Amino acid sequence: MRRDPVTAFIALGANLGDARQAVEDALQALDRLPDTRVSARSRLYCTAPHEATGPDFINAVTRLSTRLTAPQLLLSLQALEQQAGRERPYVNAPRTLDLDVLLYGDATIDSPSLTVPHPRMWQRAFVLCPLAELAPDRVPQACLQAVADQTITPLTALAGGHAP
Ligand code: PH2
Ligand code: MG
Ligand code: MG
Repeated sequence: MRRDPVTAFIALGANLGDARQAVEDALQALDRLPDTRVSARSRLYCTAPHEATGPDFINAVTRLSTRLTAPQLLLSLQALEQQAGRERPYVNAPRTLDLDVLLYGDATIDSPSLTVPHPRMWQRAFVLCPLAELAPDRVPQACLQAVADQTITPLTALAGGHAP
């Protein structure tokens, strides 16, 4: 029997090469995954490296509707990172593409390869700000306030905003 679709949220980040293009390409590639579609995407953000070194990042979050299991989704994300030329010389090294599962439905997952909700997402403005655009109910106000000192700049205006 076919599984019901699950709503998952994925964080995208890059700070090597043409990072903006890499994130845009990844959004298209996610939409082409089997049994998966991108149902919403946040704006792109330029963000200062957080507990990392190197150039500023381009970050975004996307909402997927997917029939893939969480392990299948993780493998698909890792394959897309590989295709984008991801190398891992050391922890939090600059990267051509990073794709992280933030939320998978309401699931709590604690396996050797995958922890969901993402264990560090609550401390990261580059995750919480774009996620709050798509799912404000999943981002406690107190968490947003706790990361307010982190440097993060949206690259485009919010749709529906007022003209100056
Ligand atoms: N990713 C990290 C560590 N630090 N900082 C920013 N600004 N953006 C990221 O995507 C990021 C980070 C580990 O994956
Ligand atoms: Mg990451
Ligand atoms: Mg990652």
